[in-house]
Amino acid sequence: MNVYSETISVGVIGSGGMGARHAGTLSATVSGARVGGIMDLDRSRAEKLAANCGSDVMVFENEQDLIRDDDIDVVVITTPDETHAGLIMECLQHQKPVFCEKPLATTVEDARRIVDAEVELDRKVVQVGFMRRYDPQHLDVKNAIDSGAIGNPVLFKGTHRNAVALPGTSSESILVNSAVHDLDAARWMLGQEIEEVYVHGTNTPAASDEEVLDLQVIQLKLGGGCLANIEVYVNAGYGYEVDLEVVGDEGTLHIAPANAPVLRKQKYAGHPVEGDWLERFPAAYVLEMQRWIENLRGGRLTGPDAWDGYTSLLAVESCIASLHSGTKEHFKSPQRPELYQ
Ligand code: ISE
Repeated sequence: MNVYSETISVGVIGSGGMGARHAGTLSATVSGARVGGIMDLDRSRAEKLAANCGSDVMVFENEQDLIRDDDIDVVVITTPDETHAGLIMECLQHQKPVFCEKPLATTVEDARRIVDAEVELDRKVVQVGFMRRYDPQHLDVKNAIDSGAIGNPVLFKGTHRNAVALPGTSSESILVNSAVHDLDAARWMLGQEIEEVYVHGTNTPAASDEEVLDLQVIQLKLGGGCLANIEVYVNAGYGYEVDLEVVGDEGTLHIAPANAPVLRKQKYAGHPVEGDWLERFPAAYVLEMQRWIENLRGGRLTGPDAWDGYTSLLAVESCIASLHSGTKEHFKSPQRPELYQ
């Protein structure tokens, strides 16, 4: 059922890196959508972005005005993590489809409230920005696993490195803000739910705060018997990298190398490394927006949903508990409501 007769008008909340990227993609690349409005606490930045996205883009004073406006059909949220849950709930109250950057919320309780509100609505309206699910390199691995190329997967080996920790980073926020991607990727790639986590962390010399465990190693056991080993290092210094190998009982799959030629020169062979996620995942961000708009038009959302956001946060919460206790943490995935089957 096509519920949108005209171009879908998207309201973007937050005009920083991710907000600017999504607004730019929606206005310049994605067909069937336009940026209808922008809101940011930094009004002049919002105005600049609005001017770049078209001549009739409204600039809103606050988030609520944007969400409630009748000329805004759907909402994109790219504000700081702690604001996500409240803004999503506001969208749910106004029955406005919403794409929110990860994490869905910063606590399991808030994430569950979102799931419950969506179940009450009896319609999926929330999508979460787990963009690796749209990255061509990750998709190649996922499709190969699903076609049986490596037999049964038995081990997920992930590497996730930021060049420099975000301002205000804590040991816990590394799990909420960064590792949540890897936890979602493991669930998605393997098609299994996480049942046990064990996390070690250390403070590296690169950390600006000696309290922060800026290098963490996460071990997982998943329901179908797979294991996972994930390194998250947020002060890697040299650049940004996400790497993945999946080991199966008949072979292994490693994501293809970077899309840059290998340069050999003066006793050196190598390729450049990206500086951050915006440089690393350009294709994924475009596909993610394009599919979202197509799905909205088709009346059925197929991307990572509130249940994926909630379940990955349950794993994050257990990871935080393990980091604090120094022991393994078990947890049982709750019953998946019919809406998310
Ligand atoms: C950042 O917020 C992102 O979402 C990136 O995708 C992730 O790789 C990075 O670690 C986060 O800090």
